[in-house]
Amino acid sequence: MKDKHSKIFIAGRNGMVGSSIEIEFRKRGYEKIIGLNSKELDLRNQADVEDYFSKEKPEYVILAAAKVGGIMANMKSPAEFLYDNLAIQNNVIHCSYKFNIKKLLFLASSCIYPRLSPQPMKEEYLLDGKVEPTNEGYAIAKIAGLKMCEMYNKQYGTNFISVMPCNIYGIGDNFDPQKSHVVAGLIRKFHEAKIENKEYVEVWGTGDARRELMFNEDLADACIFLFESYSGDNFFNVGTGKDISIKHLAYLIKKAVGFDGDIKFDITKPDGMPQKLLDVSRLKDSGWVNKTELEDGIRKTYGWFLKHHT
Ligand code: GFB
Repeated sequence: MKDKHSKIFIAGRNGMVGSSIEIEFRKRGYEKIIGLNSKELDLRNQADVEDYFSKEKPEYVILAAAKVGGIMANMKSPAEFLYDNLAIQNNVIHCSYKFNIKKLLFLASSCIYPRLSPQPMKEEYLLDGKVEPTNEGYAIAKIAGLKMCEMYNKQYGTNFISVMPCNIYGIGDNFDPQKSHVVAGLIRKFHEAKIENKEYVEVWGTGDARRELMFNEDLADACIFLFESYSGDNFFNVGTGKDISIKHLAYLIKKAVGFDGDIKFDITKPDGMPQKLLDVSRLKDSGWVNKTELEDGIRKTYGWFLKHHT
């Protein structure tokens, strides 16, 4: 896709990932970006989605809309994570086929891989074992989305590609303490503890779980790189190639926020998958490299939090 006047529908345009993809598209000169928020268009409603495609006639689709949340949100509402995501994907992917979309990019997640997968996780390990139970609903939905893209390409000759991002954080993240992912959740906890002069911050789990964390602007850059350069049936892991323990991450965030107290680990809370590190050779070999170091990304995200949440 090289025509900068092409009409691109970003489903999930207002979310952390969708909004960073829109910014990156605009930086590259793409002008016709469309998309509505979830109150204006409920992507779970098939008739509404068909109506939107028929009226707007997009040429390209980025499917970044999803019900997302951290480990606790996933455990609390597994049915919603399964249903909402299946419904959104079914509607957007099927309409993209029905309305002859030239290309679609689907964003899945690294939680599709088996809980005890060998690390780093290669694309071919998909479906080699059981997924992590704390996010089973979300993972099953994302596997279905990925397979839908693959099978629509096979049966209908569509051009649908998929990416598997590692854990994403960054500008526009959700900082709700119960629903957020770890980086946003800890930024908020450490910030509030600093303001309230608390003695310690409670970090969930043992601190031994390991995660690969990527800044949302880098994910957006990788998505557009693949959208512009790749067509075919491979899907791509998207990550930094490095992981970190939650304990180490908590110390980095404590330092970035400037909190002087202690850290306590609440081992009554779950760790989730013991390690989630992607093998990103396929992406690297096609010429893409990650830019933002974790410390810089945390600093930028904390800066954004201070502006928007205090
Ligand atoms: O980011 P997170 O919720 O995602 O948690 P998952 C990562 C790790 O950080 C877990 C620990 O071991 C948590 O127990 N952690 C420590 C915390 N303190 C906190 C905190 O204050 N908030 C949060 N959220 N975690 C999600 C999946 O799993 O990752 C989704 O549930 C999705 O389906 C997403 O795949 C990327 O990596 O454990």
